[in-house]
Amino acid sequence: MNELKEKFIELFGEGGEIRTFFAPGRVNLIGEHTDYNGGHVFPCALDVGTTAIARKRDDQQLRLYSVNFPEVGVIESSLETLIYREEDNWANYPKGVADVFQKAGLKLDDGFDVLFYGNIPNGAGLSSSASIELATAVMLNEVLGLNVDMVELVKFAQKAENEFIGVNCGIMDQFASGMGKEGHAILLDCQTLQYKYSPLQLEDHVLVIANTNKRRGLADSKYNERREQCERALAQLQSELNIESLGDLTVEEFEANQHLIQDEIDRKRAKHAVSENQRTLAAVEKLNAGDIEAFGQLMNDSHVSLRDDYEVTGNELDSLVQAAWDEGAVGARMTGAGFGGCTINVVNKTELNEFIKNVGEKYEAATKLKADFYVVGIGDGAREIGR
Ligand code: NG1
Ligand code: MG
Repeated sequence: MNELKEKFIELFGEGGEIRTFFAPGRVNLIGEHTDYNGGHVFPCALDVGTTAIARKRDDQQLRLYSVNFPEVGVIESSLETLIYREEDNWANYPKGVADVFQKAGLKLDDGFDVLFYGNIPNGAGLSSSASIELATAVMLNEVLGLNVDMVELVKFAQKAENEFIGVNCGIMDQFASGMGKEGHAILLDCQTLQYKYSPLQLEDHVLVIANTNKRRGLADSKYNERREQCERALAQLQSELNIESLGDLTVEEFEANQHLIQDEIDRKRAKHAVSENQRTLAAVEKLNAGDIEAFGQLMNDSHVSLRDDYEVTGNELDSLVQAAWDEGAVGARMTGAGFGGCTINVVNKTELNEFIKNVGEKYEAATKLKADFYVVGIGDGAREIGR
């Protein structure tokens, strides 16, 4: 922290009040590709994320610097002309959030100097982008005393991602980063935004994230394609059913009406969205009842559905999950958008070292890639951490 402050002063000079904010990344335990289908998700906030050190300026300039991308340097823009620019790289996220505040009628009277530092592995599907957005949103809200509540800040962040960055994502990542709670996961209904915290009582188990280290190359285009397939399936179901989203259907209702969906692929995509939503609700019930084995089994089923019906896994994710199953994980599945990135595993504490060693070896034999493993710490959502 001191090093970050020194760097801030080196870049932006001494004086004024310097405040520090933090927003976490997230990992989703179950409920994948359900957020934009009006279903449920069950993510938790991590204890890693983005730190933002900030000070108000007396002009209208935003000066942004990331310790993670020193080659980009300080990005400067006026609050009056916030536009997306490819070459601004990561800085488009804070710019986008500032833009959404202003478009919501919250005039930002002062500019800012901000230094960002992130300790989430990049491009792994652990929402480093949502954590930059939420760190920015909380910073603007606190320093300017705007009194916007956290759920509203979460919506601003999603809007920045949708409209400024141009990624048509659901609300899960931003919600988890903003609303996370230490030691808990959040069951979120993405249609109504009703939510409930579940204590993660894993007893003698730990959550382990495994990174395939396969970058998610096609993730964005395939993501949009999946959204379109689900929208088409929904529209065809709506010709006879009075539903708002795929999340409104039970598996039984879906099966009785799936003939309305003309395309076989669209039908498989919708089947995943519906079954995944139901699995998520069942999994949270099992977890709350202390049945970790049943929770793990539903995680496994989730992976199979993402592999076979939604088709967003690929050789790396499948190999890493298969190795985890073979090595006795209580539950293992891909997490996030897919096509690479990370898996999430429930592992017996006493078997942890063995698990990491053996799964790592099997994965490397299958893919020639080395996996990284992190034991999950579940932290709080976005907040001020010092001044
Ligand atoms: P990640 O893994 O952060 O790309 C994406 C979406 C989520 C959600 C998941 C799938 C973005 C920024 N986020 O997550 O909203 O739809 O996929 O469950 O695209
Ligand atoms: Mg992302």
